[in-house]
Amino acid sequence: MKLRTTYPGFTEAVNSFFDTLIPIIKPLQFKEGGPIIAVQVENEYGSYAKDEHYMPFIKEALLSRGTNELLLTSDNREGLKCGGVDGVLKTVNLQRLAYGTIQYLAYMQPQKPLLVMEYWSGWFDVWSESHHVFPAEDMLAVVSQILEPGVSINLYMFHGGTSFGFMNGAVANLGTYKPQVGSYDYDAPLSEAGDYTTKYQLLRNLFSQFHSEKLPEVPSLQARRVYEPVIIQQHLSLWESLQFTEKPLKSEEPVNMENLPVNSNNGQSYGYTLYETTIRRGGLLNSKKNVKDRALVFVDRHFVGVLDYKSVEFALPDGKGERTLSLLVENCGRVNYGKALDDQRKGLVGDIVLNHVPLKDFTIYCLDMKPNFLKRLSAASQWNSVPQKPSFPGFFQGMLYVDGHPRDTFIRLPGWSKGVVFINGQNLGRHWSIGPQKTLYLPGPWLKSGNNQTETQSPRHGGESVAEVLRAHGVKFVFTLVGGHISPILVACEKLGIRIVDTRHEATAVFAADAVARLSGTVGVAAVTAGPGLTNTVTAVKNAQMAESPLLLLGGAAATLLQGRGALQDIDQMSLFKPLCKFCASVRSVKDIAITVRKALAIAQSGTPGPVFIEFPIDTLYPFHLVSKEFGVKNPPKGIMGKVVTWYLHNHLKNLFAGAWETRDVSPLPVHIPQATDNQVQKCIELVSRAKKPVILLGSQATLPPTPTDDIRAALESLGIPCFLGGMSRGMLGRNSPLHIRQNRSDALKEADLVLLAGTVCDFRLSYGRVLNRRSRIIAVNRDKTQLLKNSDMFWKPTVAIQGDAGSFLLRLSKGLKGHTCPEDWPQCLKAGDVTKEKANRRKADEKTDRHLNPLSVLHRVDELMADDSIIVADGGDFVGSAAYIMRPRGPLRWLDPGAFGTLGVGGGFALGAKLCRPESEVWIIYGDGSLGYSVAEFDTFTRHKTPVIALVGNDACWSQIAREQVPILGSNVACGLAFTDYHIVADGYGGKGTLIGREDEDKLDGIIKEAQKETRQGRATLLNVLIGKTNFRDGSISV
Ligand SMILES: Cc1ncc(C[n+]2csc(CCOP(=O)(O)OP(=O)(O)O)c2C)c(N)n1
Repeated sequence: MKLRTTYPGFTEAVNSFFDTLIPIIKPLQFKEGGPIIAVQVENEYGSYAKDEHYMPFIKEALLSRGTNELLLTSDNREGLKCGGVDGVLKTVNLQRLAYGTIQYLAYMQPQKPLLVMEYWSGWFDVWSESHHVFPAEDMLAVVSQILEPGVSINLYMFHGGTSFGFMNGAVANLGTYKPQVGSYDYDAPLSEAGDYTTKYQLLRNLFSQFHSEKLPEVPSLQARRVYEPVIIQQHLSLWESLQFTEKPLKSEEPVNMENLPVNSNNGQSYGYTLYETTIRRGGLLNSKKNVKDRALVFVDRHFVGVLDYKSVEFALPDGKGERTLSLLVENCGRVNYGKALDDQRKGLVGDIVLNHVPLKDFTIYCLDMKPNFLKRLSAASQWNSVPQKPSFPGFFQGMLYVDGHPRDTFIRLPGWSKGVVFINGQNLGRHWSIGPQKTLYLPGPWLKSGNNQTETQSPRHGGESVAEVLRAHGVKFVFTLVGGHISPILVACEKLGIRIVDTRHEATAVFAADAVARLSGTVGVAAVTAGPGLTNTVTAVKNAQMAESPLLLLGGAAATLLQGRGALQDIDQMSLFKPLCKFCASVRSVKDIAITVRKALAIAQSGTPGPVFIEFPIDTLYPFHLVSKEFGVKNPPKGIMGKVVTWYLHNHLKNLFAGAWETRDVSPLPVHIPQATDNQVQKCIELVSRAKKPVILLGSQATLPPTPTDDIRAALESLGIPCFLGGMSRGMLGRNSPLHIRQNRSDALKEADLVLLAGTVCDFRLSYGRVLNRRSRIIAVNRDKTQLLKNSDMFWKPTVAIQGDAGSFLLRLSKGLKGHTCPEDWPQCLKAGDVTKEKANRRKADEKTDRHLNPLSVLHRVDELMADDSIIVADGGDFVGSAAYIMRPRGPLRWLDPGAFGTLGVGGGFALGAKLCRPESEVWIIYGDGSLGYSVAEFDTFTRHKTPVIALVGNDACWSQIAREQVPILGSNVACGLAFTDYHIVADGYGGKGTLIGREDEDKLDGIIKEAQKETRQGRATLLNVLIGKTNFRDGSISV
């Protein structure tokens, strides 16, 4: 392109623009009854003047389309020489009357009216320099001198303005480049916001002398508002935002913004472009002046420095291996005057060198911040509550509460350094702490007028909004322990048909929600009261976080107005839950409830699933009339203070309920699940097809949605690869699959030539990765990057590491390997090892213990007799550890244990959730006698809520798993001893059916088990208090 010349590319563009524009303005010309009295052919062409045919072309283009008012051109003194065109009035631009400019104009153009077309009432600002001021008196003196001899004048600017978005210009002068600020306040007679200034008053007085009639009154000013500070609630890092850009370009060389294949191949005009490449060492990074205009530089996404016009070189720190170098390049604004117009390529416009060698192989992301990108971004489920140390650069979201008609206002960003402000998806402009611009002018029409009315008579309350969203997401149960803070949620949920299940401890409520999440593939929900209600859930929430269970915790909170003022149960709950949850939000206004709950639900399920937390200050959950009665002013203090307090409270209440009952979308937001790329899957297909002795280690993540567990089972069977199943994936292959190997895992891993870690993590359960053979090829798949690579810097190294969903990956792998099966002798050989080991175990079960029953034999009997649809809940130490070896879950999602956090106390809650999800199934809790104590009171819940489960308690009057090592190592049994307590009577007391089983019952064991099964089928929760003796079965297993 050759701008402002008769180069055909440019004249074609002008022609098509004029073809649209001129027919619109033609009827608006003065001669045709409209307000247009003159048309300017070009602006300051004299400062550019690259083509003598150009101005005649523009003039003709205007005339031929019917422009018939006065034509003029406009230049500064220098430009007058070559800015004009024959038959068109020349005019001049100036600020001070120096150099005899007007006389020069008269000399250039005798016998023509004299016109100062741009009288510069002030001047624009550029970043980092001081704000321009042109004294009012000086301006008045010049304007008077112009007018006195009868010269005409047009003021530029009369009214200051804002360029908005990225449309600020830039000045290029003698090789320097200076971007202008977004505000075009200009020290003009009317300010950016339309306020009258001294200049305005002076000019008005002056002009009135040239006017015979009295001037009309000045219009009154626009109303302004000071809104409450915006609290930044959510954060999404730049790196997370990249998935919402157009497809990145892979290119050997850097490509500038304008040449990127984005926007239907029209390139990128404004915003930012991210260039990423791999470096293998540190050293001197030099921009060769090819950064246009400013780049933030990152190594492995850690900020290391800035490259711009002034700083073109700095040292990159050394580091090991391959590292990602990222340059986030900002187009700071396009030059809008002078000869540099054509030199306006942005981004990286040439090579960047590291130690004098040009960098190659870039991945280039266009971040032009256009509305579509912003729309995708704001709907993303990746937004998180703002971490204590948020990662920069990033996107931050907050809410501005606008009650009543929106008004013009200003935005100030104290403490922020540099960025761009978007309002309701529109780009307001840049801010930068270096100044001189300190605020951004925000016109009222940019804000959502909405209704935002506060309906003071409505009986509705925020609990109803919570319930509506939950119902729309298919939530069937809310687990709780009641408290006044949350009553409205519970009552509204029940009204909408969501079952409220109240437990005897808040931890149980959360454990139950966790079980629902795992078994139903949706989000489990618990609601607890403020303060102690919430602190009681901490263990269970942490457990869900480590088990990657999508859980929504709803908590009460002190009233918005009273937080931090000593209200009942008011503690900093957000700080408590931020480290435990993927997303934490505190609702600040009733109308935000729906979107906050929808977001929380989507975030819980996206990426690596996990718990999310929302606190509801009590005043967001009760109806207006009750809240205003409670918090309104009863006896306001007298005088001005009283007025202020009343106004404050009134305003606060109005904001709290503004727009509360407008119709809102309650439907689910999209859930984002990371997936392996085609290339990664292809690479794995090749690796597996070459393997002779592959092994799959399936972890809990393999049971997550969206892939049905039956499909995963079919995929595994088609692959024919021996599998070890852990966590929630136990039972995935049914009870007796030839592919399911249960014993000798470390021997198998030593021999395997390929190991697929499908959602399995190299933590303590795999000896931190040390059990993996260094010669094996290792494919690791995990949704969470940290888990995916855990200890890979120390003990193992993945051949392919995939951040993606394990279940979907297995399906694609088996599809790609259709027809190929693993050599059969390999699983057969592992299975033979299983058979031998299990025979030995069996013999151990037949041995008599010194007293009571052999726990292994009891577990074998239960395993034989339990129903095929049974779900097993594991809560304990040694007894449960033995059960994990002996009992065979019959299918996927039939085994529930705490997971990596390994907390005791999950039994009651897990069983409650399981029984509610699968009322037809037999739910067995395998308890240690110690562990039972945490949740035995939930027998009361099982009775009240008609959720009959069977508890099998291995009663050895001991916290055995601890004693097993404490006694031999430290020589004391202190704190490990318990009593052979009558737990069966406790169950009876809570309305269940308890049975004591001792050695004398050995022969009747089957009958007693069957009786318990019958009892539960008839609706009574049962507890089998089995007195057990000691075995050495678990010696050597982990016990801390
Ligand atoms: C909340 C919690 N507290 C303590 C522990 C430590 N711990 C692990 S196993 C265990 C003993 C469990 O005893 P019991 O439930 O009686 O089962 P047993 O080992 O006797 O079969 C203890 C105390 C834990 N994991 N979680």
